[in-house]
Amino acid sequence: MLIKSIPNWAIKEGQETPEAIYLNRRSLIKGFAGALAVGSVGGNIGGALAQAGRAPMDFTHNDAFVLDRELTPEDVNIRYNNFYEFGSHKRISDNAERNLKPRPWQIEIDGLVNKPLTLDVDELIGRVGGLEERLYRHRCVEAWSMTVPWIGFPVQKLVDLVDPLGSAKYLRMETFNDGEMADGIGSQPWYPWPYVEGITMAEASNDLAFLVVGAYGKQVANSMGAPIRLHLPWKYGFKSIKSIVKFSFVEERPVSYWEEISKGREYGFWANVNPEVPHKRWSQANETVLHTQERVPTLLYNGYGEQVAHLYAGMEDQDLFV
Ligand SMILES: Nc1nc2c(c(=O)[nH]1)N[C@H]1C(S)=C(S)[C@@H](COP(=O)(O)O)O[C@H]1N2
Ligand SMILES: [Mo]
Repeated sequence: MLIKSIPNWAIKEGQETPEAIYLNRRSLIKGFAGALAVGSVGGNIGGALAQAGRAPMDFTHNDAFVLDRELTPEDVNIRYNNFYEFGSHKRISDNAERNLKPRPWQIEIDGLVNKPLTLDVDELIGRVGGLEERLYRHRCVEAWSMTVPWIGFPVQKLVDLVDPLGSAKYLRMETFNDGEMADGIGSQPWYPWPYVEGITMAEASNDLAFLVVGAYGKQVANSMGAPIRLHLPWKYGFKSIKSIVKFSFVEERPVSYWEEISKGREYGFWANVNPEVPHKRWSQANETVLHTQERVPTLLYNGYGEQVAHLYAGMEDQDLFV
């Protein structure tokens, strides 16, 4: 994968400055309100496609996770996404709903482990001992944010299933790489598919690190990363990899998708949220709340410092916030 000069994505990302986001969101909100007006007919609010066929899930609500703001409405979250496999813009929802086939879904867990596993997503869900609902905040590096009632389980439960060796230092994750399910893969060959992300074993073991299989009481929508995606609420959103097919326990630090694309210049490995460390092309001091368009101050570690700051003690020489 060679990027010789300023690649396309740089221009695309550059357009995602707050002004562009604001304008996008205005039309989004308008669409949502319009759909609401006819929503009572048949109960389909907005994207009927996006709502179709997702089974309700069994879970217990974990009330340890409280929000300082409203929940983002489901339809807003389902229809405003980053999922480059379906296109490098925010309106991939219908495409993903039509073409991503989240079941059956085989998952491989391999690498430096005593008990490697290959299993179906529903078998994995059956083996982690119950699902919980957590209200989390999400902060995209493009300076917008949302909140979501995720359903899932801590990453640590997956770690426990395979019993990693002491030599495992990182957990590497990979998204599906199937051009039949996602046309953006074939039509954007300059991107380094598959989407890859990685976290340290200490991050994987932190209670906040969450594997998501549902949201809003149901299986998670295709556009949001069905059937299983990561969520790390203290990091920029690109770390939260969607539609995972492979988990590998490895010794070497994985190079993540955006790190590779930007050659480490704009997106690094750690990507912890910090309002005082600007992106190369825009400020990270504030964020636009997705459905209200309110500009609010961004918080260090996206407000989760108490739970995660200790993970980075003594690492001040590294680019923890890029
Ligand atoms: N496989 C994959 N995972 C991905 C992305 C992507 O393009 N492909 N985008 C990331 C980014 S930049 C963000 S902000 C979140 C968006 O999640 P959402 O669409 O559920 O809001 O997914 C992340 N995970
Ligand atoms: Mo993002």
